[in-house]
Amino acid sequence: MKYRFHSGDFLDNYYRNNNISVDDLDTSFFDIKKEEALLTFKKTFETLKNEKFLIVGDYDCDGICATAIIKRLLTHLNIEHLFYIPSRSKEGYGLNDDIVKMAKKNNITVIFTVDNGASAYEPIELATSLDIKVMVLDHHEYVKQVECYGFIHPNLLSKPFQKLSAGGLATLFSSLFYEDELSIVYGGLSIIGDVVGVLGYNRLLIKKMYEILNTGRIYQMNLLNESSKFDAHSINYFCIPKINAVSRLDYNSNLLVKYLLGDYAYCLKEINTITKINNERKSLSSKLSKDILNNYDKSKKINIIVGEDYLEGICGLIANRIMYSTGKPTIVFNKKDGILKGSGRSPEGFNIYEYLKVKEDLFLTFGGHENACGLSLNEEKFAYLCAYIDDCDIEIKEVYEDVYLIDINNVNFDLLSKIKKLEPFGVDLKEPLLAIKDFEYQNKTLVSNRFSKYFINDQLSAISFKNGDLNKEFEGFIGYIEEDTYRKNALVFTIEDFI
Ligand SMILES: [Mn+2]
Repeated sequence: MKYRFHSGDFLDNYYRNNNISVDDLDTSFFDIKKEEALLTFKKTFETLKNEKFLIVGDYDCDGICATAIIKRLLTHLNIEHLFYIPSRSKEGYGLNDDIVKMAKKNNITVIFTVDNGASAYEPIELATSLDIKVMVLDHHEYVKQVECYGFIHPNLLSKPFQKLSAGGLATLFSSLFYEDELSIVYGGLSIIGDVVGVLGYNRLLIKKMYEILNTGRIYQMNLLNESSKFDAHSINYFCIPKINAVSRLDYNSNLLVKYLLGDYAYCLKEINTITKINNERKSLSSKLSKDILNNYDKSKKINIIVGEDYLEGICGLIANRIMYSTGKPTIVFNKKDGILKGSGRSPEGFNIYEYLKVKEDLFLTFGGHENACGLSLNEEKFAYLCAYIDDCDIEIKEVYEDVYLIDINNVNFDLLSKIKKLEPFGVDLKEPLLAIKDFEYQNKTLVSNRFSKYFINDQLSAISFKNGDLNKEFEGFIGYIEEDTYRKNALVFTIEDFI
């Protein structure tokens, strides 16, 4: 990792590097009343009170949260409804003709799509021809706005709302009708799950989510969490992976909507199933990744791995692990019935989406963004893909990480509170990496036989969980600070790297 050091005022540098101003972090004022598109969508929706709805969602965390939020709203408004989440392996993403036909059979008169629908041109046309009105609430990109009864998308809203996930948009919509804690929590969760960023209205929802979660009132989330508090770590490592595991292993995601809205007794029972599925997901993906790493073609510029017993839902997880272990862009496919379906991941500094988009006509499906993509192709086309990869040079650009050099005398609670005020962090607002140097430590010791710990002064110690070599020479540390849970009024510097 290469670093770009910044000395001088920490906050000035941080704002500049993140391209933001203090105002961008202000969550005290958002004017929903000026969002014309949202109000129009509401008006249309209000004409449908006596209809029979089918909510059609998606199987990832965002789609499940969005489904739960809209289901809760329809229940609150006493509107008759059913919901449906398609199966990842059998149906794939989004509204399809079979769902529309099933809806017709069940006398559904309104299909309300969440986290999908923005490019479901044909199924929506079919629905309309069967006299079913379609309401679309989605945040996926589209080429041309779909013709349907009602349409709401972050693109139609003003800037603070443009990075909303589908769940966040669903929460915004439901807030026009009532204040609901559970909807706020699931809106915030969906934003983190979909990695859409932490600025604008997203920031408000995430902050409110943590406030509510840390009261301990939301048992659905308490049961998913394995930590005593809710923070970015517990949400990202415990809660979201469990929700996503269900569809990854091809279990029925409808279970999760019921869980998120279930009573305590139901949740207490179902959490065991969810945890078991997640454990299965963990062991399967780590076993497959290990097998691959023990036996793969190291000469390739891009790792391409094809298996026949990888579940589609975990190809992305495996690709991620292989990418991190090898430092190379990685594509992992599962082959079934002559079709390869898979996921690509790339390290920062290489855009795998752009790289593969050039060959888009080889693929049956293709989508994604800079460092992650999903694709499928016919077996016969695979050789062409390999030839393209073999023939073309790839260059992974050097990525510099911003590091804020802090005078050792300024590493104190005042600095910590400045950093805390910047939270929550995410893709568009990185947690500031700090550096300290030009200091002398009083003492050093090996903790648990494997971690180097340095006592700098009464208020500050530093620990490396990556290096247990006490003889290592260095000029300073790069890392993060937090409150010391063992010493009163003291801070700990977690060392990520040595200078
Ligand atoms: Mn989404």
